[in-house]
Amino acid sequence: MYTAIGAVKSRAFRVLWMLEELGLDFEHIPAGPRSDEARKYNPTGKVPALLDGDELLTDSVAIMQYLADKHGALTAPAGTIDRARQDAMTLWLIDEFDAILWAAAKHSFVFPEEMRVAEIKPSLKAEFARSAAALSARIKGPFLMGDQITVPDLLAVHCLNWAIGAGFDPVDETLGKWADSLRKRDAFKATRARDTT
Ligand SMILES: N[C@@H](CCC(=O)N[C@@H](CS)C(=O)NCC(=O)O)C(=O)O
Repeated sequence: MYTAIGAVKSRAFRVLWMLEELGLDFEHIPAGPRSDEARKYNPTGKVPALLDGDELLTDSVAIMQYLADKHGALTAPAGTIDRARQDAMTLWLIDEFDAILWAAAKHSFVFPEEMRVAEIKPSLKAEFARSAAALSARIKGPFLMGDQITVPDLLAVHCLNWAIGAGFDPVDETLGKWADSLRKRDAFKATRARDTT
């Protein structure tokens, strides 16, 4: 039995969406980042975390990839060229999307006020726009890696949603339409519906 820990409006969205895509039974504890509830499971207070039985796993991408590997879906098999390319895409998204959004969040509300540097935000927005254009130019099929949905699709769409919420500039039509096609998936809608805030 799986228990996913983390509010829908956090990187836990990625894990919840993966669980829904895989059609797995799970419990959801919508603990906020740094909350006492989150610290009960992960002492750092970071979300998401996943309990697989008694085993606690952390980090959204590690958890998504674990579930995909374990259940043999939404991923190329480990040790294949396709998987190396898929992992390269996942890690590129972490560098070029997630890290930029996280830096913007840190300088907006995560850091204590005295550590926030508002002047960094225009450069982060410009860098994100450049990365979004690069991703848009790579889209060839219905999914990032071709005909099959894989881990980086979920990661990219979550980051694009996060960018909208953070007030970043809209992405181009190609990328916007591509993201919309993934937002129409039942598993995405079921994940969104969990958010009652
Ligand atoms: N790389 C980690 C980052 C997790 C993370 O920083 N989560 C945020 C919420 S989206 C959090 O818990 N922040 C609280 C903190 O950093 O203290 C992941 O993808 O799971």
